[in-house]
Amino acid sequence: MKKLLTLTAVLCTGLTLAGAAMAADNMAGMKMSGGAMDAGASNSTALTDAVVKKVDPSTGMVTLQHGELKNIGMAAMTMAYKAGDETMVKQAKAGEKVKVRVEDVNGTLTIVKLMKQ
Ligand SMILES: [Cu+2]
Repeated sequence: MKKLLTLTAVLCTGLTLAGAAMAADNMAGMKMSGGAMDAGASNSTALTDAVVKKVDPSTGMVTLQHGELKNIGMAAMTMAYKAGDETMVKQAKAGEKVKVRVEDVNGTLTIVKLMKQ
């Protein structure tokens, strides 16, 4: 697990710029919620637009190309996150546009909600 986390961190840093650039392209036609920044407590269930890039059933990891995840301080990027449950791993498909909620669950960045757009 330690190895995986390290690798994830490296990918995260390395892909930040590329991910942000891609996200900017993809987000161009999308409506950004202007009020999200000062929403405070009502922001605790906010969903973020993302595209599933890869699903790995053997590790339960789902790679997302996602917009900014404000609640965990993550910029827009492509990065693998732990799926919240098995159903999510089974239902997520590469190439699909989704809305996600990622939370820090006991130190592991976990997709707690994944909805098809
Ligand atoms: Cu990241």
